[in-house]
Amino acid sequence: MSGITTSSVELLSPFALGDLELQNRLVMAPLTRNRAGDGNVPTDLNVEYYGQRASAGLIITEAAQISPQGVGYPSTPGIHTSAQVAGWRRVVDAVHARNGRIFLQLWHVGRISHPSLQPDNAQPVAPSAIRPAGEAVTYEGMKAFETPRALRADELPGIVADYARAARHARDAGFDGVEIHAANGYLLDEFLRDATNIRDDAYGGSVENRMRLLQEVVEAVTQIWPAQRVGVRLSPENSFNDIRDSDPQATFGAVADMLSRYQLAYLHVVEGDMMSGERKVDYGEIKRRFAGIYMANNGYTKARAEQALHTGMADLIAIGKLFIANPDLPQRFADNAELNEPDTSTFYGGDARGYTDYPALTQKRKTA
Ligand code: 8OZ
Repeated sequence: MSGITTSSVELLSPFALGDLELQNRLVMAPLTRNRAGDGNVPTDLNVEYYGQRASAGLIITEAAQISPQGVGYPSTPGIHTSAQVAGWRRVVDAVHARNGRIFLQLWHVGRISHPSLQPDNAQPVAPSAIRPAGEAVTYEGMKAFETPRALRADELPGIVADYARAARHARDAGFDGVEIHAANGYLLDEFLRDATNIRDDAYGGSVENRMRLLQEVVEAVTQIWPAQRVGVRLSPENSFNDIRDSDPQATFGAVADMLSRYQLAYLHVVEGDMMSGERKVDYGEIKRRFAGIYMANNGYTKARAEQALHTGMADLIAIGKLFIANPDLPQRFADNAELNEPDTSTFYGGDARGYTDYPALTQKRKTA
């Protein structure tokens, strides 16, 4: 390894993430954009979008389904077919050509789906048969969520195998690593939190049992990838997708302890509740309990990011919305330049508008 310095905690200085050299500590957060092509395959437009953002220290892709059962939205990409792997390969090549680094986020939506998105119109699956409040996004518009089918314990090895296969596919596509999505009310989070998991078997009840599926997934994925190329994302108090836990501090402290055994690349934490803006959990405690790199996310600006790094509250900062609107966000932060405003109306679905047409600073300057 080259002698890059990791002692400086500057946002825009290089950082060694295990054996991977990042250009800076600014991470592009995973962002669902609903612009995959037929067969949920990444397209030329997706290649352009990620390539434009390669100056991030690390890109974490939008969530990608590990299996047809893992699908919960229209036009979200998968990583379970050979065409999807080939599409992602082109995304990865575009990012690497610009000296960027990119991890694939592995996703199973659990109950946040709808029969119309499932193979054979099946019921979505979950730890327990508890219907989320709200509506699913389908190809035919919004539809009330239905009660999911509780997974049988004998189905869980198949789901773990789907994660392992997806991890292999990510390797085949040339990614630098993978992030296991265990946040935001999807399958793994539904097992972790006690409002969605009322199982009475080895996968429910105690925190140890509720985190068993995540642990099995981590073990399977770290058989495919070196642990230093595997991250995990959690969201202890985010209520998005109608989920909650009666004691997030205790639950996610225990999850951080468990994950500490694996020498992972990082722990990525959505801090606070994206819905209410509340922030009651002590994330300093979660960070201290995790033996490894802590990546903070949710509403960070340049000033808040620098403060978190300088006070030891984070090692890496993941930023979402500002990366949507500013393909060259690290350069803009470096220059204290004006930021483009994200257009929320083009976040989910559509075409190049609000996706690849946000101007970079240099383009603005050249034409100025
Ligand atoms: C917004 C819309 C659809 C999906 C997440 C994958 O929250 C998502 C997502 C966000 O993790």
